[in-house]
Amino acid sequence: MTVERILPTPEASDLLALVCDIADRELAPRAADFEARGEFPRELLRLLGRAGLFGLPYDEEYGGGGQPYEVYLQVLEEIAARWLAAAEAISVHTLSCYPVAAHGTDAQRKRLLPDMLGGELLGAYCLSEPAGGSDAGAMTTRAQRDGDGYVVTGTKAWITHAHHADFFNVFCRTGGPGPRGISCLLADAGTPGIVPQAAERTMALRASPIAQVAFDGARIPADRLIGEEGAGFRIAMQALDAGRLGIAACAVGLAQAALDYAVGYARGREQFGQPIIDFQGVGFLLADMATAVSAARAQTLWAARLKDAGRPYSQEAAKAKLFATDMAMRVTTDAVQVLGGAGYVADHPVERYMREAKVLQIVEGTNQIQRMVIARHLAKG
Ligand code: COS
Repeated sequence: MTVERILPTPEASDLLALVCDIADRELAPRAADFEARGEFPRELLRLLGRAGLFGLPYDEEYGGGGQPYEVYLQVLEEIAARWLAAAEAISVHTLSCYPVAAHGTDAQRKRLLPDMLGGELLGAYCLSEPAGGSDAGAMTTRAQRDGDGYVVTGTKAWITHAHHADFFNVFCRTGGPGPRGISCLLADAGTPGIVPQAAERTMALRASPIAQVAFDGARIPADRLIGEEGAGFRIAMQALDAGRLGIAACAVGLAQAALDYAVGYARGREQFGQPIIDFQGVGFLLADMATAVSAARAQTLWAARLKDAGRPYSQEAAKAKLFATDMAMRVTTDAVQVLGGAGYVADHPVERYMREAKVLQIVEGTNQIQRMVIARHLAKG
């Protein structure tokens, strides 16, 4: 099904058409094979980067696409509908460019952003640690000032692009305990002492492996401090506000793909002499799935439009991430059910969609953390 969209400019409509074309030709036919082999699609991502998709919501002055978030998210959604791992890669890369774009000095932005946004480089975001994922403010990775640099020691966990990133945002402790002792550094992947560990064996998204990254006395130049010392936690949280919208858009795209596949199957599959979609039990299930996808898209785009308007959107982003990813889990599970036994085998993509949906409820803040963020906003009034 083609999703009906209201886009703000003709340029954005052209962009969406181009993205759908590339994703149909280059991504959709390859997704299942790459996932089955667990092969990282580095060259395909380069192709997306060269098409301008690695810096869409950032300033054109620094090589970005100058697109509003509502457009960027709809691009992500269309890519996720063809291959979640590719959309997630763009989302994580875009997240990784946020600290410099939003908090870098003019000199840092001029020096660093054009390459980061240019499509050839891939970023990683190192916040979580083995002992602290949800409680990010308790991190223990330490950056010790030493002359004209920082010496970073510690281990980061669950890092997307651990083995393929060209640059790492590293959140680390430069001061005392708690969120106010944290700073943000930007490290090049070739830095001695940055050592990606063995890939985790994951339930899904095997084409995009995650791993711990050890920082073993890695020396990062002092001019790679992004924002002030002690500002790292706020930078990380702001980046995640934006990043969570990316995850929500990925969830909407994945769920749309599952819905479309289930509808197609239910129209064609006959039992008891009629297409199964004509049985109310199946038709109503599909109706609920379709309604949930539309509602999640609306919530996600609403939060994006608040961001584009420069209004506070942290709470709405948490709601979007929570609602869209729980929705994707439910819709992909129901899609498997619509296909019955066929849904349980890898000949059809819905069992993969269902496995892929699970991680979206966990990354960039578990959905329990999203509830905590929303509840704290409600409590503050
Ligand atoms: N934007 C800007 N600043 C923010 C912010 C946001 N969205 N959220 C919090 N802050 C600021 C607070 O205003 C506070 O500032 P001050 O020190 O000036 O008062 C500071 O950050 C600490 O905030 P808070 O007290 O709320 O921190 P907590 O330790 O209680 O943690 C949660 C808050 C749980 C929301 C945070 O740790 C979190 O989001 N955890 C999940 C991390 C995550 O998503 N990890 C996923 C892996 S990264 S891909």
